[in-house]
Amino acid sequence: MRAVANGRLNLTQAEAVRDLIDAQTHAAVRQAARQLGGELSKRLQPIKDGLLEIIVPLESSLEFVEDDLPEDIARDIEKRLSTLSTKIDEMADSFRRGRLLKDGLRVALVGRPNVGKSSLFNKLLSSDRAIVTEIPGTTRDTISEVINMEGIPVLITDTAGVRTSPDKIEQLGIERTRRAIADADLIVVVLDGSQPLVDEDLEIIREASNNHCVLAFNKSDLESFRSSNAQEVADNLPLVSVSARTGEGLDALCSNIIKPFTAGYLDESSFVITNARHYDLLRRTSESLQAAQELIQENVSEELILANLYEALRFLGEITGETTPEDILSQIFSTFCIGK
Ligand SMILES: Nc1nc2c(ncn2[C@@H]2O[C@H](COP(=O)(O)OP(=O)(O)OP(=O)(O)O)[C@@H](O)[C@H]2O)c(=O)[nH]1
Ligand SMILES: [Mg+2]
Repeated sequence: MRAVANGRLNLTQAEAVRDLIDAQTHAAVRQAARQLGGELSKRLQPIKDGLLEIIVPLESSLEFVEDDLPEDIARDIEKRLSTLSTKIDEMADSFRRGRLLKDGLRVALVGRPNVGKSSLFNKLLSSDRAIVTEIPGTTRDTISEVINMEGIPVLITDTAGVRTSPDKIEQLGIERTRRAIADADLIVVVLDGSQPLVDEDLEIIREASNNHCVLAFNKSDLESFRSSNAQEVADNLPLVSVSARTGEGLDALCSNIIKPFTAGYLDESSFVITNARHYDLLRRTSESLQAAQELIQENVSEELILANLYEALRFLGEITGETTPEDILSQIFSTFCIGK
C-alpha cells in the first residue's frame, strides 16, 4: 500500500478507511483494503485514458475538418465508446454484490410458537443468546444479531411465535414480529417437521411468500419428522430440513438464504463497487457515453459529442476526487500532440 505509505490518500482511499472501520466481515475488510490500496483508481485509469484517446482526435477534427466526421473514424469511435461503456457497466453492476458485502441482509425467523425459532437462532449464532423452553410463547421480544454467511453480514432476528394470544406482552411481541417481517429482506418460515402442518403454518407461509422466503422444516432429528407434507402447499418455495438440536441442514439453510441475492456470482476474488456514490457516478458516466454513441450514429456535430465525453470524464474524476474539467483539458493539450 504505497499510497498510504507516502501519506496521501485520494477520495476513494479515504472512503475505504471509513469502510474498513465499518466492515463487519472479512470479505468486506478485503474489499476495503483493495480500495485503500488504490485498486479502484487503477481500474478507472485505463478507462479515462481510453476516453482521452477519443477526445483528442475529435477535438482536432473540430479545428481542422470542415465537414462531418469521416465514416470510418465515426465507426471506430463508436466501437471504442461501446467497449468503454461495457467496462463501466460491469463495474457498476458489481455494486449489487458490493452493497451486500457492506450492508448485508436482514433475515427474520418467523413461525408458530414452539417450532424452534430461538433454538435455530442460537445454533446459527453458536451461542445461547435466546431463551429456549418447551413452553409455547417463550420469546416475547425480537432479538437480532449479525452473523457471517459466506462473507455477507446477515442481521438475523428471532421473533415471538405468531398466534392469537390473550396475553398482553405476547401480543406486543407479535406486533414486533410483524414489523420484523416488514423490514426483512428474506423470511425463514420455521415449521415443526415432526408434526403435521396446521392452518396457522399455512397462513404464515402465505404471508411470507410475498417476500423472499425459505421454509425450514425443523426437528429433523425426531422419529416423527416428515418434510414431505409441505410440498403440496408450497411447491415453488425453497425448502430445507434442519435440526436446531444437531445442526443438520444449517449449511443448506444458509446457502438458501443468500442465494436469491447473490444469484450464483459469489466470486471472492473479484473487485466490487461497495459505495453508492461511486455507483451513481458510474451510472452517470455510462449514460453520458451512451448519449455520445447515439449522437455519433445520428451524425450530430462533434461539439455535442465532446460535451458528453467531457461529462463522462468529469464523473470518473469525481469518483477519485482528483480531476476537474480544467485539469483534464490542460492535461490533454500537454500530453498529446494534436498536430498544430
Ligand atoms: N428434538 C428437537 N427439539 C427441538 C429442536 N428445535 C427446538 N426444539 C425444542 O422445541 C422447543 C421449543 O423451542 P424454541 O426454540 O423455544 O421454540 P420457539 O419457536 O422459539 O418458540 P416461541 O419462542 O415460543 O415462539 C424446545 O423444547 C426445544 O428444545 C430440534 O431441532 N429438535
Ligand atoms: Mg422463541
